[in-house]
Amino acid sequence: MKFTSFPRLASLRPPPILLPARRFLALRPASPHVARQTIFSAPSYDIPLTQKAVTFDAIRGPITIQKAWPVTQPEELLPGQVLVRVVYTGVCHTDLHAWLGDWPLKNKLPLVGGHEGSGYVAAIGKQTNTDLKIGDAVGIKWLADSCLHCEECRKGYESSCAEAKNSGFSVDGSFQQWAVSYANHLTPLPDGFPLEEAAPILCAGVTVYKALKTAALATGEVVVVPGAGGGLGHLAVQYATAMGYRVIAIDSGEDKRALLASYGVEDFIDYTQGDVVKAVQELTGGHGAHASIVVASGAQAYEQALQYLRPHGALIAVGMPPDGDIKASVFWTVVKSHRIIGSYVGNRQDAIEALEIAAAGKVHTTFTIEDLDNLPSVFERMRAATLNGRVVLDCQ
Ligand code: 8ID
Ligand code: ZN
Repeated sequence: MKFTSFPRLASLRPPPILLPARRFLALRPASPHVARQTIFSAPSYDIPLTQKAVTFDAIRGPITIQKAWPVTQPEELLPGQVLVRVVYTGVCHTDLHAWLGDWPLKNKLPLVGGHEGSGYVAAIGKQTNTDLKIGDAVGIKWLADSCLHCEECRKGYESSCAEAKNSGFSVDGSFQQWAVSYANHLTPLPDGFPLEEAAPILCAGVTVYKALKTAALATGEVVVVPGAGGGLGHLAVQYATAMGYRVIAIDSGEDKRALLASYGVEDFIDYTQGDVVKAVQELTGGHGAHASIVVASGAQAYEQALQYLRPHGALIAVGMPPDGDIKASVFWTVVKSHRIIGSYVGNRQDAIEALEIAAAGKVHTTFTIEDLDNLPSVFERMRAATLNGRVVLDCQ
């Protein structure tokens, strides 16, 4: 295992960036898929009767590329609903968990998955009270809708609303060209922010940004990110750096190490190569870390985190492996005053803040763009943990 001692905080931070969209292009895996946007903001859209969509009818069943999936027409939209012309969509590990049936929750079937959609408002249901206009750039996130009136919603815990609807799970999501979403929870995108860069922020970005806020750390404190080379992780290390924390990244392989180094993260532990707990202890002078934002989709990372946290350290549970348990000793939890906290996406304000930080150039999504038809292949590579950063699908 190779790791280095902490560089000074200033050297962990990437230099100020004026053209965020292109800076890391050369570091992305070679791909012919450069963003070629052909659909733009317009005062009206020709809405077809059918579209391309990716669906499945059964858990672990065939994934079908539908060529003539019905498009909800403007007059069919209910009050509060919005038709979005999806241009790009990220692929989150949650989409894979849904197809695999990994969780003790049932999704709708047949399902159009996807919950990192970016595109334009194409139609708005009658009697919808909203500032949105046709042609506005918007994002579809995991939380498609919530009541906004219950105690959870009033407190800003919108994702915990008993009436919450989830994109690509309980309602159809963004693996299609024309998606029905909800005016109250669509996220307006910052002016001029590239849609392909925005897509991964709408789940991965907002989730890790909220998880870091939940950890409530002070500047310079040490945050560990197990799963750092994946979709959530590569953004987590950057938000953490932008928030002034020291980052230790955990994942596997030289490609992920190189990707993380491109963000100035030099403390990388390959979890397949040795004793992770010992490595974190060594990198923190034997004291342990102030927080671990566990975004790994495997369960082992949780057990390790509890062992390398220092007293009053926070384990923020984000990654949701199937049948994962957090096995914490009551004695050590009490004596070390550990905080073990679940963090579930973020609210509307978190989404706006996460996007603003990215649009300001402080966080960069690293992604390859592939065709919407490639979803089954993306799932295979995600299962094999060979993806670096995110894959963004082109829905044009
Ligand atoms: O609101 C939430 N809590 C939320 C939101 C979005 C996603 C939770 N998630 C969950 C997903 O459902 C999934 O379980 O976060 C997890 C990670 O999602 P992702 O970032 O979209 O997955 P990915 O791109 O496949 O990255 C996972 C990374 O974890 C590494 C892999 O190598 C990969 O880079 N990894 C694994 I698997 N085991 C690891 C370990 N023990 C590990 N890294 C370090 N230690
Ligand atoms: Zn997600």
